[in-house]
Amino acid sequence: MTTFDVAVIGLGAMGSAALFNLARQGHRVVGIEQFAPAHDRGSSHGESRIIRLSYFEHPSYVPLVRRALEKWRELEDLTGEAILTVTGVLEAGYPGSPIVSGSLDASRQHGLTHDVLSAADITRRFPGFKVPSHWTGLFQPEGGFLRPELAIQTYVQQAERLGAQTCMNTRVVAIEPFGAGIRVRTDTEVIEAGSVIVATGAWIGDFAPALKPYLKITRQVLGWFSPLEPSLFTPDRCPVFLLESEDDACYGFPDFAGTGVKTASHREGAILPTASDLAQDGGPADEAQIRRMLELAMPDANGPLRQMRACMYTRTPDEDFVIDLSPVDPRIVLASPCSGHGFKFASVIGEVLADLALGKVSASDISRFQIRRFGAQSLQDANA
Ligand code: PYC
Repeated sequence: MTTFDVAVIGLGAMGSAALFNLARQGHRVVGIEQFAPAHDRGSSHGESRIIRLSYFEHPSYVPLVRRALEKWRELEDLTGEAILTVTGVLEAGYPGSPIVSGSLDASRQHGLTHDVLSAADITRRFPGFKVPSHWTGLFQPEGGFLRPELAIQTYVQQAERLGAQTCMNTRVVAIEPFGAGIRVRTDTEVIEAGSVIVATGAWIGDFAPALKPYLKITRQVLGWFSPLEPSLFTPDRCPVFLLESEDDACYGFPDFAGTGVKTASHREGAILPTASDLAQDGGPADEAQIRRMLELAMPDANGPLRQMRACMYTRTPDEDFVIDLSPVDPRIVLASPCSGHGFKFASVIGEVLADLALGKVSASDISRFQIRRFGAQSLQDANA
């Protein structure tokens, strides 16, 4: 039996960042991952993730994303890895689009640098975008994209370098509180720790069954397209984008890796019965959905399809995250459902989770992510 200060279950975005933060503070920490880091069966694969400051979902996310940006830069400085690329973020949509109006609210409330653009302004500034003439937009220069696989690998490698132990390809079968700590049973051994962080993404319901009724796991398909005019879609001319028409909301990235312009719908995809049901099965209907937005707003990007991949969102009813102590045992920290917009926060959530697992109060405001917002039932029997 091995004993640790903290065990981290799930070494995806949030878990790998927590492992690193704990190891960096000198704690005895173990990370357990059912696959291998940066795998393609969850929610953090596919080359790129957005980071944006003027947060349309709610202005209260802005301080958290500011801290996240600082922490990504800190990781880059420490390791020399290029994880963050600033391209700015263009958001555009029909009049009254929640993305554009929410982003504008957040920008104004937090004094963020931003430009409000007409459809014609958008094309003048970013000629790859030819959005419908009645659309408006907003450009925020501070955002861009992160490289998720590199970030996760970097966190795990750095944590190991600092003394963290890791168990890869290891499945956790039970988490059992006992007097002095928490026992984690895996398919090969029993580990004891003072506290446990459960950051298992779409698998969170296996460890917190009371949360399951509130969560929806959806299949989201990503597509990469060879632009018809490649020079318009390089990172210096094409920012990260979010586009909202009356019937879809899509996001995407410039062709920064020679793999094409990547784009996907942010709207709810097909519901998966369990996280293990995700298949890499993008088909013609997925392609057609993604192409509709390219046709409408980025016709010069609408070239041959290079590839499609599928990933998962774990959605809460209000699309806010869950980051909280388990109602059953406060030595268990639950952190996961991020409703498709969590990756950018991994750097700060890693810091938050380390604090919570050590019994501290986080300096970041995480009150929005409490479990009790779902109601009394969610507080019952939250652990397997
Ligand atoms: O993480 O910001 C995000 C995002 C927006 C759409 C999909 N992901």
